[in-house]
Parts: sequence; structure tokens; C-alpha cells
Amino acid sequence: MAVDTPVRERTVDEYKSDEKPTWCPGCGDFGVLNAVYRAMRLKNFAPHEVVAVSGIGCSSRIPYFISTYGFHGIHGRTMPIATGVRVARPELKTLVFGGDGDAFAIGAGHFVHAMRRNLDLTYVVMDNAIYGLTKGQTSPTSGAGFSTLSTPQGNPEQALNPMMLAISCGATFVARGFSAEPQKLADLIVRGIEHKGFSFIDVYSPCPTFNKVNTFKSYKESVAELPGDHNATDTIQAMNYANSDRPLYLGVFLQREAPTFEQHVLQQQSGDEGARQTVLQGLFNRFS
Ligand SMILES: Cc1ncc(C[n+]2csc(CCOP(=O)(O)OP(=O)(O)O)c2C)c(N)n1
Ligand code: SF4
Ligand SMILES: [Mg+2]
Repeated sequence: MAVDTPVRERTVDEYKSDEKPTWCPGCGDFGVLNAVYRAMRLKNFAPHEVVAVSGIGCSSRIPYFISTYGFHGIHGRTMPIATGVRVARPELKTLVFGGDGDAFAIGAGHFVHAMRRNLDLTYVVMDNAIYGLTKGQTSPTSGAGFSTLSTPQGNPEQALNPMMLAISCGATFVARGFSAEPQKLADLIVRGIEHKGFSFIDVYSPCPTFNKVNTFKSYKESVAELPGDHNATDTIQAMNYANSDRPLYLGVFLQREAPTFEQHVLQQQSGDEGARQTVLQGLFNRFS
């Protein structure tokens, strides 16, 4: 008779690689890394069960510091790489990381379509509203008027709202966290991992070196948890909260069930017409 081997409880330290983070002292990305370690501990993953995929940027260095498989990719190309990993090795948990420039500027096209497809990925964006690695140019989430290396006379563009973008593009899990609250952020990451479909978590992760506007202090003064009675299956309510400038809400804005891209493809290949119709109905219902 087969005897089940008891699952060993892992420690946070088992998820730390031998590489020490090279971020500036006080960088918000430390809090995100801390939350990722905690989330993996809460899921009790074996490191070999996880792949961390990233793009290019200060934030995208994160796979070096995690003891899982890692892929430090190309600027703005996290989604094509993660899609390939997901499809080729579906038994692995694929976590995707990047900065606001990586996600919403050069990578915006890929981001939009990954959400529309509802790939079963968890995407954590370390949003500092600046290009950190290249020493301080505006990013799509930089506010209007923000004076930077690339906009010495003030940013002439309006900031993009990543939450509104994700909700409108069909992401089935949309959340926002803050790197100064790693335990809450770890819980959001766990919920994203457990969600079947595309989970997007935008994280306020300040860059104290190049962004003196979006700081820990400014966020502490303007963030608030989503109200306890928020119905995360209600897209319009989620958009209303996403549209708020003050407070800037934290928590799960939207969570809906829908067939994943992988399910859809597998059902198509199975030749089972009944199963195919069920998946199509699920896709049809997504926005109803
Ligand atoms: C194709 C390509 N274009 C531009 C760059 C230069 N580049 C590297 S990182 C970066 C932006 C980084 O900003 P973000 O993604 O927000 O990450 P952060 O450094 O702020 O964490 C840019 C423009 C590049 N490496 N590759
Ligand atoms: S430049 Fe900014 S984002 Fe990059 S490591 Fe330093 S503080 Fe962090
Ligand atoms: Mg950035």
C-alpha cells in the first residue's frame, strides 16, 4: 500500500537565492520581494515548481533574488516569454514581474492581449511611476506636470490608469497593493496565484532615487483599503473605485470566473463539441 509522504513546511529563507539585491537603499522593490517570499511560503511551493519571468528594469532584476527558476527577459516582452513558459510547462506556476515602463509603455500591446486571452498567469507590476534603471525618465504612470530627465519643463501627458486598463481589457483578477505593506501584498499575491486566469497586481513601489513625487510618504497619505462591502464581481463598481484619485484604493477590485486561454485551446483540440460549447459560453458570459 502506498504511503503518502508528509508535505514539508518550508521556510521563507528557502526562497532566497544567494544573490543579494542590488537596488538602492530604500527602494520599494525590497518590500515587493519580501511579499513574494512570504507568498511562496504561504503556498508552500517547492522552488522548482515556480518560474519567475521578468522584463528589463530595476524591478525586473527580481528573478535573480528568488531561488526558483527564473527568466530575465527583454524589455516589454514578459508576456510572450511567460506565455511560452505557461504553454510549454503548464505544471509550473508562472509568476511575471516588471516595471511600469516594461508593462505599460513598450510592453503595453502584449499586456493588453494577455489579459484579453485570460492566460493563467500572475503579473506583479512594480509601479514607481518612473523609469528607474535608465535614471529617471517619465513612464506612462507618471503624473502630468512631473519634471524629470525626459520632461524638464514638466510632463505634458496624462497618467495612464493601469487598473482601468486591466478591467476594461478583460483581466479576471485585478488588484492593487503597496510595497510598504508586504503582508497585505503577500495575501494579494496568494489570491492572484490561486485565481484561475489572468491575475494582475499593480503595486505602488516607490523609487526614492529618481521620483521625489510618488513617495512612501505621499502614498501613505493617500491610500485606503477598498470598503469591506465592495462586490469584486461587479465590473462597474470596480471601475468606480479604480477611477478614484483620493483615496487610492488597495485590495482586490475585480475577480471573475472565465475559461482560460489554456482551457479553450485544450477543449478545441479534444474534439469534444459539448465541452467546446461550454467554454465558448463561458467566454461569452465574461462581460455579461
Ligand atoms: C528595447 C529596449 N528599449 C529600451 C531599453 C532601455 N530601458 C531599459 S529599462 C527601461 C525602463 C525601465 O523602467 P521600468 O520598466 O518602469 O522599470 P524600473 O527600472 O522603474 O523598475 C528602458 C527604457 C531597453 N533595455 N530595451
Ligand atoms: S533607481 Fe529607483 S527603482 Fe531603481 S533600484 Fe534605485 S530606488 Fe529602486
Ligand atoms: Mg518604473
